[in-house]
Amino acid sequence: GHFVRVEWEDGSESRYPCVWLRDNCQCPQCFLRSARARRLVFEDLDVNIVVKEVALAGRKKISITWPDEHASEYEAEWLKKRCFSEEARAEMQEDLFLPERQYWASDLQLPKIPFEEIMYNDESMYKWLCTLKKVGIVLLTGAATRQGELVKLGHRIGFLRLTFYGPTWQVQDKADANNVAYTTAKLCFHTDYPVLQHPPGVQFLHCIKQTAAGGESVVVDGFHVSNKLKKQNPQAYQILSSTAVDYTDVGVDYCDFAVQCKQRIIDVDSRGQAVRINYNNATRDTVFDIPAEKVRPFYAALKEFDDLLNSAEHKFAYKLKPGDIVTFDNWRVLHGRQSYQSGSEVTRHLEGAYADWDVVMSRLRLLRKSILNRD
Ligand code: OGA
Ligand code: NM2
Ligand code: ZN
Ligand code: ZN
Repeated sequence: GHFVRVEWEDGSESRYPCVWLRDNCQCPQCFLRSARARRLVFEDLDVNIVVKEVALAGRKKISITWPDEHASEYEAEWLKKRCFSEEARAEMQEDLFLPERQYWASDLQLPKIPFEEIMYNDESMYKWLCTLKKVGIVLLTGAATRQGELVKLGHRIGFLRLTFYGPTWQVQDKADANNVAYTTAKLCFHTDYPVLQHPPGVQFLHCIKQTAAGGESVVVDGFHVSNKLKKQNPQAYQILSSTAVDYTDVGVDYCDFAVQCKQRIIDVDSRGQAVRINYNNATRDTVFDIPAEKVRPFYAALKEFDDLLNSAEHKFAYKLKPGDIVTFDNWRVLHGRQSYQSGSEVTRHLEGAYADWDVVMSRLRLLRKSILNRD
């Protein structure tokens, strides 16, 4: 009584809860077409509603009359996509979120696309973003060796993510550095900005100047390594995916800041799958809000994870050339760099920027739609 059953031409059937059908009436009273949003207010929804009448309105539509005589129509194709079966839901979710991952280790074949191509060609841009989502890292080559290229890239996507380090930021050796990245020191594997509640999803590093000796880059697939840790030491995985670690960042840059946050180093979804790595040893706070007895086991677990990140089996090394822009999933890929000589002049200069996955995925969906509709 609480369902409408639809039989399809291929013999399969779908069941739609009456309350969901009423809630999703597409008539102008219930749905604002221009905003593609529900107008119906929840107060007006009877959660126990049942249909008064169901009829076929032609071969590709059904019409429903409700007890109060309100009339709704639903297109077959619209209904089919929203079928509640496990398979149909999985298909829709894949379409919306592209969850497919290609794990990699030291054997990574670093995907490369000319910067110019993605700036002028929608198919190339689409390919770039698909690969960024699936593999987690793409190198764009041949950009100009001056500041401002990332701002252009940001406009191509939509907009960049502003942080306390500015709309874009200059990675170079600085006097009285407000961040360890702004020195010539080695940076061990980290994700950027775990001190923010919602760390930037995507990171861009544009090489403007590269030093002769040192300064090489390393990356590692944090999701792949998390899976390895889970198999190798479930206890360590449990600790890292449940312990809230304090992060801190205090200073002045774009404006003054005193940021604090608690993050689990391996963030997992409801099925225990790693969805975000939050790990920067430099900004991990001296304050650690856990009982004393749990401290050493935590360090032991982190040591095990860190050892796996750094194992030759997992890490991939390369050196950025002037004009290269490395783009990567900052929720998944941990990155680092070798140290280099400091001197009186600047021998190495990267410009960096962030984007949110919401913005990047939005662009990806729009590109897919326009590309698929074209042919
Ligand atoms: C950073 C960073 C890498 C590099 O600025 O956060 O990781 O190669 N830089 O300098
Ligand atoms: N920078 C590169 O978490 C961090 O502090 C990452 C951020 C300074 C913008 C470094
Ligand atoms: Zn309606
Ligand atoms: Zn970094």
